[in-house]
Amino acid sequence: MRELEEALAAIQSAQDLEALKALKARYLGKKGLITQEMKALASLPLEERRARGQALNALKEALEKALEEREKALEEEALRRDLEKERLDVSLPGVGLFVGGLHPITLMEKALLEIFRALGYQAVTGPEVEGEFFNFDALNIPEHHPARDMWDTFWLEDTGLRLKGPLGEEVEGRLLLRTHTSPMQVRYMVAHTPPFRIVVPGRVFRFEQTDATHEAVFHQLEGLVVGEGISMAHLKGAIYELAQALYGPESRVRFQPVYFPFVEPGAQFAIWWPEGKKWLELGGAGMVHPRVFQAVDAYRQKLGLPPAYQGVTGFAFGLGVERLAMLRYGIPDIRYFFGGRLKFLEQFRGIL
Ligand code: FA5
Repeated sequence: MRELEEALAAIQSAQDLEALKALKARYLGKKGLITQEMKALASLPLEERRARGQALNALKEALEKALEEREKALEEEALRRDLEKERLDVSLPGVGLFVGGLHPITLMEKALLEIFRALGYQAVTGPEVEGEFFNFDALNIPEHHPARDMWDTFWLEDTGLRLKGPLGEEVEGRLLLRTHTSPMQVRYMVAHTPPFRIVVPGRVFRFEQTDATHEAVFHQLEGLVVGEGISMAHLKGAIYELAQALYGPESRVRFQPVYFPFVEPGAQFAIWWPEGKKWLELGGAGMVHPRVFQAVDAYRQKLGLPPAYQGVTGFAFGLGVERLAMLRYGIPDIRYFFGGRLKFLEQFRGIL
């Protein structure tokens, strides 16, 4: 059976599936050796034919088995090679994809807006370049009133800017960078009629010496609720809900009398931070001063609108956003927020 040994050796050493296919054709194909031999059986005498036939069949079976085994082996080999080629080394340093994230002030603002949205407040925004009337006069802070000293102001000169009022009308007077978000109280009230609940997030500007807790550019969140029978109790309730939402059931609120020209009575408020075991002074608040309502109705009249603020009351509050964000993210110095350092900002990558 030299033929068999030769054939088996050839099959064993076939290097790929192509070669194996050729061998299969050569031995078992229509014109293959075995087939030829089978055909040739007919011309043999009966005795020989039987013996040769059996031998050929055994040979055929052996070849088929060998071919099948080699085929399997070659396929496994190919798969192993493929896997080897595609092996992933998870210990190699990755190729960093740049992932952005929201600024910590934006994150804090979002969290606050979410809390107030759940309480039925609508969020509105106003211009950063503001008119003297909205930032001061309408808020009961007349030109020579000492209260204006409370807000060291960046005045704008010769900008060529034309300021638009609450209904798109042109506004006369000096321009400034708003020193607080309170001018949006006036703008919103002129354009709407009560009842309503709004919050106003936004950037404000003060001509101030900066230190670890004071910036010249910072953010406030203003709140304003106006309607029939709105009282100081509602204000306390709103701030209480804020405290609960921020710091949980152990948090409390504290109000202390303070003077702001546009509220009466006025207060500064703090909320208890259970984790740090201290009061956080958040901002100012109070009942909307009747003179603010009067200024709003007078402005409405100028625009041809009927008065809308007689017989209603309201409360307002304004809080600093940076302070809360510093606490939330463990930021020791307010100047990090807008210092423009990537090392600081990159810590908020991927946080949305
Ligand atoms: C006001 O700006 C009032 N408009 C708040 C108000 C609204 C009172 C409605 C009554 C009714 P005040 O100047 O205190 O108030 O500022 C409010 C908060 O802004 C402060 O409590 C503080 O958290 C923050 N803030 C003030 N100045 C700075 C500053 N330079 N840097 C960072 N945060 C500041």
